[in-house]
Amino acid sequence: ASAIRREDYAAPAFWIRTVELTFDLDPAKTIVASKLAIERNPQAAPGQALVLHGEDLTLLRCLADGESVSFRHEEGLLVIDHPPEKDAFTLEIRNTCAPEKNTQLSGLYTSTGGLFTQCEAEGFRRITYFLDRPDVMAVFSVTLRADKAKYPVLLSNGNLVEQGSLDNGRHFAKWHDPFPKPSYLFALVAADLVCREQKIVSRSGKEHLLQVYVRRGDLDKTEHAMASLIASVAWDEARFGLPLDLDRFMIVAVSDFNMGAMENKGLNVFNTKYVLASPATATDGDFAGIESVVGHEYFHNWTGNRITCRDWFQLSLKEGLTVYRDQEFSMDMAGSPSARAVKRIDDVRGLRAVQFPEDAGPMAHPVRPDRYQEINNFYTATVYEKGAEVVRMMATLVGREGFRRGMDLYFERHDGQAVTCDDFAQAIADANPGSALAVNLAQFKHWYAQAGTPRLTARGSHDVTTRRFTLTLTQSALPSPGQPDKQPCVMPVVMGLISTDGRALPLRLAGEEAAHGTERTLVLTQPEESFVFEDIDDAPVPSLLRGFSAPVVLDSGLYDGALITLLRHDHDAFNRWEAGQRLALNRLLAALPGTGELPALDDAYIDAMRAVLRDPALDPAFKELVLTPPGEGYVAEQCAEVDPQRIHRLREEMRQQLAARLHADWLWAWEAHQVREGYRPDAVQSGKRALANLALTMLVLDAVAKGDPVWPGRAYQRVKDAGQMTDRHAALKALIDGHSPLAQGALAHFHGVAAGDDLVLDKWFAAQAQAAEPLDGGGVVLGRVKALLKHPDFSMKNPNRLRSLVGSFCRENPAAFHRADAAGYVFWADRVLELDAINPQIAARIARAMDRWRVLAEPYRSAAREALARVAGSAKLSDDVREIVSKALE
Ligand code: HT7
Ligand code: ZN
Repeated sequence: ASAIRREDYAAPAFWIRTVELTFDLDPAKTIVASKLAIERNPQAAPGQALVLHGEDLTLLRCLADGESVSFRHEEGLLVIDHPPEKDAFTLEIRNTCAPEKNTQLSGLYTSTGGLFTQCEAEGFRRITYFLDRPDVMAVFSVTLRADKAKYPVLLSNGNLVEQGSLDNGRHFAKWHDPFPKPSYLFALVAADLVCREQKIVSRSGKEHLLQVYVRRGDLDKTEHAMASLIASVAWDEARFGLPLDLDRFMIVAVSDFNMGAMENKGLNVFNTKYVLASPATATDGDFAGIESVVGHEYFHNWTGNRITCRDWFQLSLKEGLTVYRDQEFSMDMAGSPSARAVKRIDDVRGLRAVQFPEDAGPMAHPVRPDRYQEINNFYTATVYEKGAEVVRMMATLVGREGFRRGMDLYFERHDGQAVTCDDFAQAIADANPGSALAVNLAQFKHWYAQAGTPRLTARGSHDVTTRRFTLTLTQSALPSPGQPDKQPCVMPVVMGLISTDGRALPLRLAGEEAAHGTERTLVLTQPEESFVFEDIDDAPVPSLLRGFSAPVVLDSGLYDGALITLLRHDHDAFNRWEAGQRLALNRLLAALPGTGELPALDDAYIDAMRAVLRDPALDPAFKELVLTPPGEGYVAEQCAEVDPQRIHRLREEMRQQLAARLHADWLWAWEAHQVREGYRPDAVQSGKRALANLALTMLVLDAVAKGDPVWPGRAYQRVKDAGQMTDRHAALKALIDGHSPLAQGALAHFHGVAAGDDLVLDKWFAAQAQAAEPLDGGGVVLGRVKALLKHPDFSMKNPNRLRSLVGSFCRENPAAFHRADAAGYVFWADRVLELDAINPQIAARIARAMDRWRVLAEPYRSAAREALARVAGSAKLSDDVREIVSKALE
């Protein structure tokens, strides 16, 4: 398929104002009757054909104003060359689709005996013929008819207008959604479900009904999702003045789902992973994931649904903004400043692990892309996470109140419209005249237009006689596909200066009368700028990019001494963590060029790590983050040529040294952080568990190396008797990744405990696919993964299961995947081709495991190219996978 280009956007020739849909639901053959009130767009050129989208449908009837009208089919389109020559007319369509044959999980499909829809981005056209584009917004009325015994629950968007019985054991429900919406926000559910419900009263005194629908037997796992939904409603009202605009708000959980969740108006459909949780089945991370995804989808009700995207190039308008909002929500929910910092560190870790490599690889694209072949490939970390960073920078530049003013203006101007990223940035800037954002708006928008991660270099010089410290900041950016030259960006650099004895120094810039606090935001707009600070007696340590104030790679040029000062004393928790990571990274990178073992870690580094671990003023969750060395993927991104085996070896050796040298401290950490009260997934308890479980991991690692059975035995016992999943799962991983002989028994026990719970089984598969390769005689993980493909609990058709096994192996276990014998790549190619025939969206995600093949060292690079060429050479490839592999090979 040829590329769709942003510059080709044209408003549609017709609008659809209202839609009446009637579904006769049946998994084998569903009949859809659709009545569309169509209006000509007076701004469009006259005489145009009416071109509707339609995919995998059978057309039964097409009438315009009650008369038959001639039409023709083009690939994926229904073309009515001569629609009635009137400003407005009615089109009636009758078609069928086959939900049970729909393995793509886009459109109307079956899952565990129920019928569900997924319409974003282009799934509605797989249900009926329509102008399936986000700028066409219509009021939907929907009638659902189905067998009552098989599908007792019939749901769609908006309000339930009527329901009742029909002949032959069937029943019906009529729904009406008063808000005009694009087709991608349409949803229906017909299934045998039960629901937890709760009435809430909003600030305005209005009553709303909240419902969470799940399969029978899962109701006891919905408490956290409901609590998260209630908290989300309250938060959006308090923080942004945005109330729930519906009488009824529903969440439905489904176990076959391509992504995390979907924000259909009033009827959010969720992957079970982001709804179901009990202490026995879900980890602290799962609970946090539920809170953030429930929040995310709920917040879309305003940022995405009330104001939507003009076209799919503007996807970040809703996704970047909504990720920013869900991140802020989770931070506010976390509570203490330290817990907020932990959340921020987590988010930045995610950005660096996924978005930075994306921005440096063949799929690099701007936050607002310029072209695509398959829009599903552009639900990326760049659009979502980097997009959120762009919004965060705007908020930094205009301040918290300024951002709220900007959001207010955005809703005042655009409520009910389909708009662009430019409209959003303009509203934030217009509400803050004179701000650094407003003054530099055109330049700021390079963040939307340019791909690639900019590099920020900082160098400082101190003059004792003038008592001046000069900080010189330089920005640069490497070329990206189709973008050889880059313009300088507007970068907010939040910073402070620390004396070597740990004081935060007052900051007075040259030309200012007095100091303005100890932290400020420098706004870099030029390729190079110097900032002169007065009254600085001794050379300070600059603490730059606090809270990760811009999504860039920072080269601070700081040596160990300065990094240790920051780790000990920085007032910004993010930069304390960053300093610790840099110390670890420097040691790994220094050892990479050789072939020998990681040299013994120096006392200064070990002492600094011990000081963090033992510091009574620091949060356990923060300690866990500092004491975890940077991931293998992040280390790889620092290398011009990547040897995944060498990176794995050095990082494992670093962990082993930390385990051995801090043995007494790990013992203390384990003892001191046991949670004895009842389970709560809050920041305090989960922080303690995170640190205790890191301690257990280290103790097992060290014990296995020394042949001591005690700690593996304790971990095994934990797998057996832990009262909740966080500790059980951590103990299992400690045994697997610590290469303990007890791991197999623990896995068998864990599988038994899972007792058919799909989400627990997903963890069982993932733990094995992510297993650390042993350093002596690696290469064992692939064999286990291949064997697991044949396990009766495995299915290629369920995206969660597929991600747990194949996704985890190919995308999250570099040392197991990148094998000198190329067997990992052969496995990858086989799975991508096999999966492409079932579910191209998911196949394309797995295909992206090869994105960074060009930076691999030999023999990996040549073998990877060969595997890519094999996939690209397949005659029957979806557009989804073709786009990924052909870009990789370009
Ligand atoms: N807006 C949604 C994005 C989405 C999606 C969700 C489920 C399945 C397929 C999907 N394609 C696109 C999810 C979100 O960002 O909230
Ligand atoms: Zn979203």
